[in-house]
Amino acid sequence: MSMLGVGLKRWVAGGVLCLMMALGSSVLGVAVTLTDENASVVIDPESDAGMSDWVVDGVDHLEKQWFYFRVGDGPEQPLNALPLVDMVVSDGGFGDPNPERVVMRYADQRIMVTIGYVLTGSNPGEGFSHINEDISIDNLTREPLDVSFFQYSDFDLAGTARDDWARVDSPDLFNTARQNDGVVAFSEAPVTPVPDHFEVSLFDGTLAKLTDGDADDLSDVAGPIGPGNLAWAFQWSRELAPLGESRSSLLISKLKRIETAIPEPGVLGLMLVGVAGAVGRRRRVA
Ligand SMILES: [Ca+2]
Ligand SMILES: [Ca+2]
Ligand SMILES: [Ca+2]
Ligand SMILES: [Ca+2]
Repeated sequence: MSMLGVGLKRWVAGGVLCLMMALGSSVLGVAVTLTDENASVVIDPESDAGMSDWVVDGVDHLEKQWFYFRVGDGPEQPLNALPLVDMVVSDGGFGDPNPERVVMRYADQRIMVTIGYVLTGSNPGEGFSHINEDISIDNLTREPLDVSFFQYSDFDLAGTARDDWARVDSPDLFNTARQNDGVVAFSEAPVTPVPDHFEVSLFDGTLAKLTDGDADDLSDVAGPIGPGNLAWAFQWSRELAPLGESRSSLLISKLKRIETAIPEPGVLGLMLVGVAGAVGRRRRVA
């Protein structure tokens, strides 16, 4: 991408976050539920629980998705270790009055992190939902600042943890995460900029790295791993330029999608015949 293209993308991402903050109502510090059509998700901004309970057509697919960061050599900390300075929820309309957007801003004297989510659902029974995510990390000091930012995800697709497979893949860029259990497929892509490190692991290998007392980089294990209770994470590591200079910010964007396999009518018919046959056989045995 050209410098102009990068600059334009940053301006658009920053503008979207600012616009969303300008249009909504402030609800500092309380857990919020975003809702759109057949989907909802819970975000608890001042708890390690972070984002959870992504429910699509009544089925919860998400145990936890949250952010961790490291400044300098220090151990990783959850995003909510920073003071939450603003939180705005807003309704984009689309025919229902429930809010489906949130922007959260955290800051101390060193860094400011702004997270924006937009939830989109589908018609009841379609089993589809996605979440757009825009993140901005800004150096607030007059010195260069070494920052590592982590996104940790523990999906339990279809509400069942131990039958899931996960991998990080792309033909040549590791900018896509996928998880699947044969019924529900999850993807997170494109992730821009491409993460510096990534990791797929059985729970709770990655979470232990992010919550112990020392500095860790992710292992670059791409998988696929499964079946099991899987989690995965992305890491971006940058030296942010001093406040006021170009490259004092890191902008990250991505799209998460959940798709439930809906059996074709013919397949559904065969399944029902199979169920009826099984019931009939059980009756005969009884
Ligand atoms: Ca709405
Ligand atoms: Ca599952
Ligand atoms: Ca650690
Ligand atoms: Ca899991």
